[in-house]
Amino acid sequence: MNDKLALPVGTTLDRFIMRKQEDFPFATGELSQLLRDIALAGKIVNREINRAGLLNVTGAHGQQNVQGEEQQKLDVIANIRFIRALRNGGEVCTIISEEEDGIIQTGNTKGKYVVAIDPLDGSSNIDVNVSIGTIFSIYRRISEVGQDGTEEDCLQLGTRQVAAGYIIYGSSTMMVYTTGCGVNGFTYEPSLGEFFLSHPDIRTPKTGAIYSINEGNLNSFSDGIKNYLRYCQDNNYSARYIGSLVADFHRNLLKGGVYLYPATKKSPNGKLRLMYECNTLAFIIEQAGGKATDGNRRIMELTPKELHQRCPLVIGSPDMVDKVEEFLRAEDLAAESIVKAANDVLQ
Ligand code: AHM
Ligand code: MG
Repeated sequence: MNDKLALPVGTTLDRFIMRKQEDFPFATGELSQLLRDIALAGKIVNREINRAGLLNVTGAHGQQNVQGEEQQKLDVIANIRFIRALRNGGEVCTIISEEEDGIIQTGNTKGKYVVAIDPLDGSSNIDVNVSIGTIFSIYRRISEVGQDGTEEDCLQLGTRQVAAGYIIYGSSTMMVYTTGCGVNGFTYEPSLGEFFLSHPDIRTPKTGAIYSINEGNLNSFSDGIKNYLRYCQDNNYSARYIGSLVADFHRNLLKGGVYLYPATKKSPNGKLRLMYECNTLAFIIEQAGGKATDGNRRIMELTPKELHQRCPLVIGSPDMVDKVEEFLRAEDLAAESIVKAANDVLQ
């Protein structure tokens, strides 16, 4: 008999979540249900993305989101699908979404959890059949159960995430998530409508030879970043940049590499959002043995002040992130010594 046929049936996402819950004797099952709600909405969005060209849902929606970026029709559809799933599920009291200005109250005042979500990331790639993704973080609320969640519930440190994950809609669709006990990846089997465990206990390589950055912004990078890029070229690293954070992150997570979105003249705090892009991927990469910083400080320890706060991001294989930081520190030291020399001359 074919060896593959002799294998036991694969582990579905539902079964995996259930088994993990059994490890915690006092777990109520609400977080498990919440993860299942997200996976279900992900399947629906996956279906809409696959049929996008046929359903006339590609292209711009005609409005801008809170960040002043043009919304695509699928951005809006994904936002509706995820919010509806979280509202119907009942475990979530409050949501922050990239697509909405303020916090969203689900009406589930008994819900213990808060979700921060980018429903469809990489939307400039929607119309051209390139991988896009959903990114989500889950926090336990701090306010009393029985009322709406508060902004304080939504603005917690990244270190307080109870779960984080992404769904990548690519050549195959995958959900990758962590609850703080390692990272696991599940591949969607469309004919069965199930996610199956395909990448158990993902560990990112300690180092790699891929760097991912929008080099078109070169002229507006700091000297430290420019010098690091020269180092990558001198060492024959490969430049790989899709422009979809989830896809760039996922490739580097598996193969080893570093992704950078530093400050630019146009975006002095970087482009990516702390609450539903940087913190989420920071939790995942750390759980996989990698690192995430803003070039200096650990992402998950940055104090969030605004729902849609941006921050620079350097994330990936630990040795590569360390190397970037080394270049940035060297730039700071050079700047300090210039200031010192100037002061000495003036005295
Ligand atoms: P989005 O959330 O509006 O889709 O923007 C985030 C995206 C990331 O997926 C990607 O890494 C980055 O923006 C690309 O930006 P740029 O086009 O400036 O390189
Ligand atoms: Mg995004």
